[in-house]
Amino acid sequence: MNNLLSHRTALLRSALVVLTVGALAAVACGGDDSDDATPTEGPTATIQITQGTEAPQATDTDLPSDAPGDGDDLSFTATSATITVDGDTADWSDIDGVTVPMEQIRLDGLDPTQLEDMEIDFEPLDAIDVTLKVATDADNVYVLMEVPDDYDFNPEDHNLAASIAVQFLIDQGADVHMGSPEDDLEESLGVVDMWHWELDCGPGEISGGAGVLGGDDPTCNLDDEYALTPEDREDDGDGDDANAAAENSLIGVWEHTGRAGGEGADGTWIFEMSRPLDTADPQDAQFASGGTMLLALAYFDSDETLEGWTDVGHLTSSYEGWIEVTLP
Ligand SMILES: [Ca+2]
Ligand SMILES: [Ca+2]
Ligand SMILES: [Ca+2]
Ligand SMILES: [Ca+2]
Repeated sequence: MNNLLSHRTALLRSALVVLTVGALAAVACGGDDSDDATPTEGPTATIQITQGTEAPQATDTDLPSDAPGDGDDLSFTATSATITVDGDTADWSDIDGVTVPMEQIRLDGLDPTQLEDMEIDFEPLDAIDVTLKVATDADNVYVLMEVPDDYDFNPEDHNLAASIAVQFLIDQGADVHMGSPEDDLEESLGVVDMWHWELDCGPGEISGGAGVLGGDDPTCNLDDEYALTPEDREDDGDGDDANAAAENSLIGVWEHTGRAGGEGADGTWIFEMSRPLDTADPQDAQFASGGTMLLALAYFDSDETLEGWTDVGHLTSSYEGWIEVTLP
């Protein structure tokens, strides 16, 4: 990462937004690498990851059917398929997904005393509907996120391009707001897995990959992370808790359907990603045939301000609770 303090600050903000959404927060990461971010002293998390302990996986019976964030609002079954991660959605054309409503953080759900310590300064964005698809084969999970928004990309400044995060439940009970309940972002209810992608490489290029040893992808910025709270997020194997089992072969390729039209062209962002089903990494969610995946999304729009997206201003799926995906 370029700057630990600003990275963590951005994470906090992102987490905050995600938290509110109820994306990435997983989604919610992002914004953390901006050079102009003001370092913020975040609250100290008290929950630590137990190394070498297999995280419990959520199943249909783990959560009461009427519990908030149990994924009842959005659920679907993934498809058995082998996908080529190349930014081309042709191999998804016969695969059903789900429409995910995404909106910005709702400030009225947050603890006002915690807000005083955070920079909650963002420009309003309209809510959008994002298409999410998931496929698996014997070895890998594939995730496709299609976002209706105009094309913007600047290889010198990733705040002037789109950014996303995908968040997965690791610990049963972890809240969809990056592990924390919406009304107390300093409390962790468990660990979540985060894929956090800021676009430092161009369309069609593979971001992430097997050479990413510590979760942080210094070249293309598709990072494999984990979080306990919005402000307590780290790269796998490079955080406060050393993780010798870190596995970070997550890859992604992005494209935009209107790219030929240049900056501002209408169209759809394509974020195509893949990772092994089972990474044996305690800072990742683990998946298996017949199991259930719980995830959430975040999207950062470069048109939010003249300087691009802000950490807190991203759109999140978190108000839908965890999105529940049954794996074939
Ligand atoms: Ca493809
Ligand atoms: Ca990992
Ligand atoms: Ca991870
Ligand atoms: Ca835009």
